[in-house]
Parts: sequence; C-alpha cells; structure tokens
Amino acid sequence: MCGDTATGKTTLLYRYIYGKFRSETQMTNGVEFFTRDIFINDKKITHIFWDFAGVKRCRFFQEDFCRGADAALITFDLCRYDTLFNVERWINFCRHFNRNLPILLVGLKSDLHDYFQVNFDLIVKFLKKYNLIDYFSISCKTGKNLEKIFYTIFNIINKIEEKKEKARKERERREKVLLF
Ligand SMILES: Nc1nc2c(ncn2[C@@H]2O[C@H](COP(=O)(O)OP(=O)(O)O)[C@@H](O)[C@H]2O)c(=O)[nH]1
Ligand SMILES: [Mg+2]
Repeated sequence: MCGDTATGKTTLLYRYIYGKFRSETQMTNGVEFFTRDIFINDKKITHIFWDFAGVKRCRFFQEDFCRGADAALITFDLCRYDTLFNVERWINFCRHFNRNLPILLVGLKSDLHDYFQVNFDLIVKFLKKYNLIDYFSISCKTGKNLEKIFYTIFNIINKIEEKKEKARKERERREKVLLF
C-alpha cells in the first residue's frame, strides 16, 4: 500500500484490524506491524501488514517490498487534489520491478464530501491508461467499502499464488518424469 503522506494509510489499516477509527494524526515513525487472519474459500490466510514511514530513510525497504509484491493498493485523499495527481508517481514506483503489477486505486475520506476536490476524469484516465483493477472510494470513519477493497486485493493475490503453486507442481511433475 502506498500513497502520499496523510492520505489515511495507517488509519485504514487500523480500522481494518481493530474495527475502530483513529482520529488523531500521528506520523508513521519507522515501521508498524498489523496482522489479521482471513478466510478465502475456507482457507485461513494470515496477513501481515508492514506500515512504513514515508520518510527517505525508509525508501530502501519500500523498494525491496515492491520487488516481492503480488499486488498494490494506491491511496489518495479525496479532499486534496495534489494527492490524486501524485498517484501517477506511485504507480510508476510500484511497477518498477513488475510492469503488470495489479493495482487497486483507493480514494480515502469519502465521509468528508463537503470538502471534496476530486477530478473523476483524472481517475478514469488513470484507470484506463494504467489498466488498474478498479477504483473505490472509502471512509475509515464510517467503514464504507473498507472490507471490499481488502477482499478484492486478497482475491487477486490468492489467484496469483494458486497459479504459482500450479506451475510449481507442474515443474515438479516434469522433473519426476525426467528422472524416471
Ligand atoms: N474524516 C476522515 N478522516 C480520515 C480518514 N482516513 C484518515 N483520516 C485522517 O487523516 C489523517 C491522516 O491519516 P494517516 O492514517 O496518518 O495517513 P498516512 O500518512 O497515509 O498514514 C488522520 O488525522 C486521520 O484521522 C477518513 O476516511 N475520514
Ligand atoms: Mg502512516
């Protein structure tokens, strides 16, 4: 998950894990961990979230994580136009190692409609130009669409993992045949 500072990444994770809205602003310092178990097709999956500070000294870790990522969530603040504008930079950052990385675009703070500065044309443009999976607007305050984005992204990751597993089994089978 990436996005500009104060778009709501930590608050989003906090709400997803603890079911509560954390209203105080607190810069992510270093790294925070969150875990949650979910079930997909009756399979228990433990997810570990690493929430890195956006500061420069953490860039190295961020790049390393991008390398191994199966999918990404990119966040922007529906009330700050510049954060949507910067989405393009985050897409390029995430796709540095994998040009086809699946990305879900997430606009946060949908409860603050009186302060919206959204340009829907730009959202549609990004969706098409970068072939993004989908776009959701969500609120960490009301919880709107929150479960949906995680469900969507985990389903994608699960499918990729299954494909990898299938390929691995097929490779093993071929190697066995060769051995005989
Ligand atoms: N009203 C409202 N405020 C939010 C929402 N999500 C985050 N915030 C607030 O936005 C500020 C920045 O959030 P934070 O999670 O620290 O952003 P981060 O830098 O991306 O991790 C905090 O004061 C949050 O309480 C939301 O959906 N609605
Ligand atoms: Mg944070």
